[in-house]
Amino acid sequence: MKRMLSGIKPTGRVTLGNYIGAIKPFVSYQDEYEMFIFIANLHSMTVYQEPAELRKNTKDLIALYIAAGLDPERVTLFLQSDVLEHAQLGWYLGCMVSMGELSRMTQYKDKAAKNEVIGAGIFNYPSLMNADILMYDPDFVPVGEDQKQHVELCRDVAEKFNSRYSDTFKVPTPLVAKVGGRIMDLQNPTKKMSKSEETSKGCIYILDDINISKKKIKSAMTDSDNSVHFDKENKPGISNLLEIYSILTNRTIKDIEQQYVGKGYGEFKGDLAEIVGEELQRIQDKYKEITTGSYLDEVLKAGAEKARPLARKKLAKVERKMGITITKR
Ligand code: ATP
Ligand code: LTN
Repeated sequence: MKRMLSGIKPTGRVTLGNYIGAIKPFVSYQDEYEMFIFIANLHSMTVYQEPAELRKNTKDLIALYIAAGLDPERVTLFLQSDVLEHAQLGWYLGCMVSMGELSRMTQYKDKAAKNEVIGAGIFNYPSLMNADILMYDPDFVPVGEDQKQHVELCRDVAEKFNSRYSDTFKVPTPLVAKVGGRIMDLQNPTKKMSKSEETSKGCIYILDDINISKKKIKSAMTDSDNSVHFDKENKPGISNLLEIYSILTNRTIKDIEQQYVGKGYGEFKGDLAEIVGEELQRIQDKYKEITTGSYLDEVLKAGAEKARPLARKKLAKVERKMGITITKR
């Protein structure tokens, strides 16, 4: 069985973009792959997190993974901070990447361009991500479009390590869905739907009031020609809604376009609002069921216990090869 690994930061309320671009694909992969899914809480520290909020977001994210359909019996679900080896491997890998390479990362460049004071963590972030990935030798790393560049850097670092010291890491392949890899803001469809945006009008949150979410779909920004067809460049708003529709119904965009020939945006948006509402309802019901009692703590404990031995073994191998270890352990 091929292996897959991915993580999400607990930095805010989980959005429909996270769900469509990441969580829903994870669920569909679990039958076919051995999956490692974690909560990237060390990564979330790159920007200040109010502690109580961070705890709440972390719990919500674990619960949402499961509510969305991930099965903790089959998937290794864990907290990044529970496996201490990630930070240590991150340090070594950070020593193998150049300032130039890190400076070219779009996520860093975007944040740096904002002219605010930014922490060094944002700059070093890819090295920790490289450690998260290389620790477990996954074949594939499913991510949204915005993370592809980081996985490509990870490949370069793995190759560099392997050629400098001998074969140690599997070189992973990023997996970005053709549809749904970049869900856009509903009010500004040329911008990614993002949980760290100040205004939430264009962003749907999975645990939000369902009627509010439906209203957001109905009032999504679209063009004025009233014809439902996919054209990302000239009709970004309607194309974004078509992607959401397609993913949530498992239907092709062509098929959906055909259904709406001669029908206007009102009907299309009304139907989509219902589809989104039903999906959110299903997830929220399950979320309520699993957030009582100690179930989530048990899942995380079991996940960390499965991940830790692999991480220890990999780190020991790395340290042996690099010459850090001087005695046989
Ligand atoms: P921010 O919005 O603050 O940049 P984020 O949501 O991108 O945060 P993560 O929580 O780490 O950051 O993202 C988790 C996963 O969701 C990643 O694989 C990311 O690529 C994916 N993702 C995030 N936003 C979208 C989006 N709008 N469309 C599709 N996938 C997305
Ligand atoms: N950088 C990712 C979160 C993340 C991740 C990872 C994803 C941290 N480590 C390892 C895949 C594999 C993000 O911001 N979405």
